[in-house]
Amino acid sequence: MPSSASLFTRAQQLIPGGVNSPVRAFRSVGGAPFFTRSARGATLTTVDGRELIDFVCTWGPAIHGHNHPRIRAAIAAALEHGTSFGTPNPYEVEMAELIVKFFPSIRKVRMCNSGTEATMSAIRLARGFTQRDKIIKFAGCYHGHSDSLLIKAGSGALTHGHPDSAGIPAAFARETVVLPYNDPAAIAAAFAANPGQIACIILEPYIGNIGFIKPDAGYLQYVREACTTHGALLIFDEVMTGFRQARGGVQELEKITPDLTCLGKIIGGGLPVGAFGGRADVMDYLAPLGPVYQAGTLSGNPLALAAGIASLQMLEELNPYAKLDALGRQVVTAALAAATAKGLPLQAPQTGSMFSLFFTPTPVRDMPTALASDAKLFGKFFHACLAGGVYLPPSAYEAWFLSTAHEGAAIDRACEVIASAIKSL
Ligand code: KE4
Repeated sequence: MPSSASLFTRAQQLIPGGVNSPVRAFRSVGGAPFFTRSARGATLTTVDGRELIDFVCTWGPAIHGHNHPRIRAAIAAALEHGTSFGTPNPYEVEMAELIVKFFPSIRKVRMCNSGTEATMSAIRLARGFTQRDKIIKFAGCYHGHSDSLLIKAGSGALTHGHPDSAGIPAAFARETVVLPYNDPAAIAAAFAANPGQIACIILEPYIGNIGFIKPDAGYLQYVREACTTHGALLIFDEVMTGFRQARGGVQELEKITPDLTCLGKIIGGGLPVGAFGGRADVMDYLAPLGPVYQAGTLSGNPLALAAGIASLQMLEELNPYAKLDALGRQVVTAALAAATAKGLPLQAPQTGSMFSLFFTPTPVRDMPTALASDAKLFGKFFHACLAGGVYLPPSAYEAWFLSTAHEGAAIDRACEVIASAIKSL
């Protein structure tokens, strides 16, 4: 098996930056990425034979750990019948029924192939339904890489210093109003300045793409009421938090009813899947019923949905959220204790199996306070953990994830490595 170094040399000849998604390139933490040979449970095995405890979990989908036998078996069973039909298939009905069961706000749902497609389609649907052009998003929130949303975006865009990507026409950018997160007055001002023009507000109800950031108490309720008052649709981007924070996502925890919800990651069980859904009167604006077009060759793919259905069925049976929250608390408690002993300022926001560490004395509640954290020190911390056999997201502006497979030896070992990495800074 070629080494990571030789694979990366070859990859860089043929693939921009040697990666198929920028955040994987290690450019903000320094060094060169490893290549993964296999994954199982809480562990990645690199082509160089290293075993790493994984806190990226393929950016969210692997909530049951990697390569779970039940998901593998579901894919194998579906494979017996073929890989793609291009016609309706039974898996699509089963997946829709599972999503609607756990998300009361979703009365109808359309499957697609990524979170980007889900949010891009939801925006188009909101514009078509309201016949308004402008949208509101929040600085640092990342909703995938469609033109209307790659403006003051988080995740890899922020990591690589391009929150406003090149290649987006000014005419497009003008239709996207970007506001500071956790600032109700900014929302009121935006609606006042754009009366009758705002089609929707889209937000990550718990942010995972500037690192993990939660809304101030009452903020989500404020956003909901502002949308209702001004005739704009509320879109919850739960691509990351759907089935991650609870089976019904953040909207279950916070008891907020959005008009549309975007999903992805976990609902694909590790294969490419996205979905968007919500009010039936809005969803029925979609072709073939209504005037808003949206489509996809592999949307509803039987293998991908078989994997996602198995993943959701396990969540339905296990309801592992208290366990996942205890594991998340174990990690942040160990990190905070080490930082206190070292006299190092550290913020460690955590809910359930999403959390992140910010090297800053200031509580992080939006993009500016996240950017005020010490990203350089995070890079040193990242490599100290990697040397100890623990793989963190290679960016100071990403949420960490863990799975049910982390319980026991993996989490205990990881906490030791994270604590000693902090003490080594
Ligand atoms: P995808 O198109 O990458 O499937 O989903 C886009 C997306 C939409 N909404 C939210 C809240 C998301 O977090 C994402 C994608 N998340 C990033 C991780 N922060 C994907 C990792 C990557 O870009 O490689």
